[in-house]
Amino acid sequence: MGNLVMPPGMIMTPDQSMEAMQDMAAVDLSKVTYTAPANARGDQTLQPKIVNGVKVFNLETSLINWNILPGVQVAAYAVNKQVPGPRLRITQGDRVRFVVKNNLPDPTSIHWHGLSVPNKMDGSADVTQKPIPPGGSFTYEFTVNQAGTFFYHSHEAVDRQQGLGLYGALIVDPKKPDPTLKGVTTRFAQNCTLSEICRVGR
Ligand SMILES: [Cu+2]
Repeated sequence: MGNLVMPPGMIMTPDQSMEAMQDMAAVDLSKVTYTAPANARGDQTLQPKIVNGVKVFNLETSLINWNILPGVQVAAYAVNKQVPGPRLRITQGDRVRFVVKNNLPDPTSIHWHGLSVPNKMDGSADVTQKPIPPGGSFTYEFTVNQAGTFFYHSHEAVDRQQGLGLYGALIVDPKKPDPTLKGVTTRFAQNCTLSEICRVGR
């Protein structure tokens, strides 16, 4: 498969598909476009631009070098140059627009996990949309009717792309806050790196 290299120890069987092989292939390090500074952190809240009452979030996928431990970098698939991708925080009832630019070397798509959205906005590559090609973009727009803690993630070569970092938190505050939760603050997993190495809080 091109110049992709199998990780050491990976064993293929004759009946495995080319797609499965690509899913397990190592990242092509020659395609890395950015190296995150040592103090970079994922899950940073992204402020939307308000355009005619619509909350517009610009998301860009790319292949970066990301720190998982002091002095240890791995190649990662990032959204807005961070892993996890930026935290998207909206309010129930919001009209939102997610403009996704794909700067990865592979096709991708973004799925809004748990949200009920119009079918063509669901982000399932080759099911509800064509995958976004490298260099391409796709605009998702819908009204968010639910409230709760959701997440977004790649829905193209999911096992590979999500494992490489293409996911982030999507938090929808209720339109009417629950009075019984007054004074309760929620702490989300912070400082997450690849492989679920997370510390809670800062
Ligand atoms: Cu999902």
